[in-house]
Amino acid sequence: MKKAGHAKGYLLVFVLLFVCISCDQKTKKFKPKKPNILLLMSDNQSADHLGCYGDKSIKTPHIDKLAKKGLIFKNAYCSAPSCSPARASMLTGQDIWSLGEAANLWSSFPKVKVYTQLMEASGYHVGIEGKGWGPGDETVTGWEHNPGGVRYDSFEEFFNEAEKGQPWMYWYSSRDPHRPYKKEGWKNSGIDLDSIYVPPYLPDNTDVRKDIADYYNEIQRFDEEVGSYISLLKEMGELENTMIVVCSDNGWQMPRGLANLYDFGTKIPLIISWPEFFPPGREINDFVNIKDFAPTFLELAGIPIPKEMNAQSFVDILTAEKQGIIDPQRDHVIMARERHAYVRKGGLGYPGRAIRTNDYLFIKNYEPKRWPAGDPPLYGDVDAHMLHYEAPTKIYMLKNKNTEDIKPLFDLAFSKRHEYELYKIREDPYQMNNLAEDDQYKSIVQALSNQLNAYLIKTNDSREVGQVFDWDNAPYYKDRDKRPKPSKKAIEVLGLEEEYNYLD
Ligand SMILES: [Ca+2]
Repeated sequence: MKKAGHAKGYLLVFVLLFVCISCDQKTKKFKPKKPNILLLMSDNQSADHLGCYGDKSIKTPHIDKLAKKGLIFKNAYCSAPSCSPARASMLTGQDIWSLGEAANLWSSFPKVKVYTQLMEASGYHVGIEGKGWGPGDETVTGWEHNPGGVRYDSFEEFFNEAEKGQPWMYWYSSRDPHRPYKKEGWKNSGIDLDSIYVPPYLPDNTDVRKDIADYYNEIQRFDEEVGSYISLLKEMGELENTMIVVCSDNGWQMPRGLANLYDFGTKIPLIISWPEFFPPGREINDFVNIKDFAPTFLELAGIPIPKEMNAQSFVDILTAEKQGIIDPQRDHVIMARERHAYVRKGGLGYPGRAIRTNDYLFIKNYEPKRWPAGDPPLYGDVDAHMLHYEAPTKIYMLKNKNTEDIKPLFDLAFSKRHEYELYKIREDPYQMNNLAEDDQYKSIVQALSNQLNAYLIKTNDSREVGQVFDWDNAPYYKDRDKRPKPSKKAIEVLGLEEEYNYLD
């Protein structure tokens, strides 16, 4: 009996030891050394357009390889389908309606906490290269530099300024694949026009395929840059302690893409790799929002998350062992838009709020009498007034808007919309069939509307509570856009005036 007691005792000690070792390993995973963070962001790239997201015609070997060594997020969204607000939300960890003017494009930036400054204050070396937050003017509110950090010409220049062993955060903010695309860039890209997938909300013809291929070519250029950053980190001996994030800020610059609350404007690629601490090779289906970057970076850096950052850290997803759904609570995102470009008389925007779940997209348009893509005949939220020589897809759709084939697509992209829109994702992944008026979906509309409104009210969105912040009259810090001049090609093909005036 005594012997058996001893044996039990040994067993207990052994089990306890084993549990403690496991705890240690777990603790190590949850509390790593402050990581370096390299954020590599493309501009106006929809989620699907990478090899690792299933695109068969684009070649993105560097990003695909990184995805194998990391996590690939299948439900990552921006908080607004527009450069400046999406980036402001990322930096502040807040919804765009909490950021005053910064909910608009070409805005100012509020004097609120951003993760970059908090990281700098805690000892990080912080810098940006390329676009950063914008377009806009941060100086009007007293910012001395871009809220994304001090600007550098190259990573080497930035890195040389870091002290030995100092953790760093660097945001390389590419301008690819923002329009204008390199003229006929597709010709040397190795992209086969016939293999391109043209989504059903766009016409399928050679002009559109070339336009998409030119866009793909820019993504391939971004992929090369991602490859060169990874090589550089390796050379510098920094790769092991660096978390690499590859993403975009919002969707592509195509009709129903950028400046729209459909997936093609809001769903972004997101790949995160740090193999030592984040179990690699996983596909994640949890819904994450670009605003969640702020608390995530802060938590990894061991910095307290300010109360006003209501976004949710996803460190638990990064460090988990499983794939698929990690946190069942992350089953939706809420997104918004106010004014994108200055494309309606008097500077009016097109306000909307949306909730995207696994099964549905529900959109609330607050001003359905306005033109969703901007006033005719320019519809300037798409392809920036056709100022550039190239807007072939849009020009084709406007030119053929009265034909039997194109009219339905033209209406989806440019004509006025209902106050409510509901799309059933599984049956209608391209979100072309609005079910909001269908009696069969009344209860779904009601439930999603209630869920959306409850969040907007809780977060004090002025579209739902009290007086609406005057986004329509907020300054737009680029005067030239208020009198757009279409390209020669657009004037010739569509018979447009030489100049328009949106000021009055
Ligand atoms: Ca953008």
